[in-house]
This record gives sequence, structure tokens and C-alpha cells, in this order.
Amino acid sequence: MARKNPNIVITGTPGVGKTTHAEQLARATGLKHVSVNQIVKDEGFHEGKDEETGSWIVDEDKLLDYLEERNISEEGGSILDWHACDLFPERWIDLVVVLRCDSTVLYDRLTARGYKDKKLDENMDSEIMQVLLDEAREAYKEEIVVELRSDSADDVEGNLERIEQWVENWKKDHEG
Ligand code: DAT
Repeated sequence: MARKNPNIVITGTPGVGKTTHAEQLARATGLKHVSVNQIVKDEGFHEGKDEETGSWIVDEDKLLDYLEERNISEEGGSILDWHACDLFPERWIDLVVVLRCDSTVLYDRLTARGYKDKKLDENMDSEIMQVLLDEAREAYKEEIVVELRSDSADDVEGNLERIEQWVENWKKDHEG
């Protein structure tokens, strides 16, 4: 069965603005914001935190089974918000938005969040080395991966307009 609403991944290094975008996009489109980090925490799909980086050691099999049970693939209409993207099966996903941020801006956002030492360094390196963009390009077809800047509030506004338009077009193309 074909889905009536698209599934969108919003990904990028922590602090680039995934939650900001996903929440506003959900409000504007009626699609559902799925905070994967929240699910990992709430459902306990992890084996604790990495001592040095403080990030969850995620049990991806359990996470995927959970999402599969919720029938994300056929239902459609999910905005998957996570700092990784290549675990979602290609057939589930219609658009992958990779948010990017200037490194001095990101540094300020992450330090404001209390990140320091190895956790801060790793995330800064990840953004500078465009790890998530490469991951997205490797895992999905080139034409469904878009890279968008998220330095300012104006960027958020422009990005949302663009994604909302994309959602409308997708729906028109998949009517009937
Ligand atoms: P993420 O979900 O990627 O970790 P977030 O949405 O929680 O990021 O944003 C982190 C912080 O930065 C938060 O205080 C909101 C702010 N922020 C995000 N994107 C922004 C943008 N484009 N312009 C201004 N502030 C932004």
C-alpha cells in the first residue's frame, strides 16, 4: 500500500536545529514530529551512556522494531528527528533534510547546552567534517537528500517554506 503522506528525516549534528525545524514543520503541515532521541530514552533502547562522550549507546534493532511496529513505512506522515539517518530503511523515507551550521554558531549553541571536553570536540568535528551529510548521501538516493543552512532564524523560516512546499507537491503527486 502506498503512503498518503511523506516520511521526512531531519538530521544533522546535535545543536544544528533539528528539533526547532521538526516542531515547526509538524505544526505547519500536520505531520507528526517523531523525536527519536526521546523514544530511545523513554523506551530504554540503549545500553547506558558512553562515559566519555555522554551520548546514549543505542540499541538500533530495538529502536527499528519499535518504529516498524508503529507502521511508519505504510502510514507515512512522520518527521523523524535524529542525529543519525542511515539506520532508517530506504523504502521508508521520501526526503532527508541535513541541517548545517556555521561552526562558531554551533560552538556557542553547544556550550550553552553545557557540552564540553570530548563531547563538544566530537560534535564540532562531526559538523566540520560533514559526517551526517556524507552518511545521508551514502544511504539514500542523491535526489532525496537536501542540505539546508540553519545559522539564523531567517534560515529556519526559509527552510520551512521550502519543506512545506515540498510536502504539498509530494501530496499532489501521490493523490488518488
Ligand atoms: P537539535 O535538535 O539539532 O539538537 P535544536 O533545535 O534543539 O537542535 O537547537 C539548538 C539550539 O539552537 C536551540 O536553543 C535553538 C537554537 N537554534 C537552532 N537552530 C537555529 C537557527 N537556525 N537560528 C537560531 N537559533 C537556532
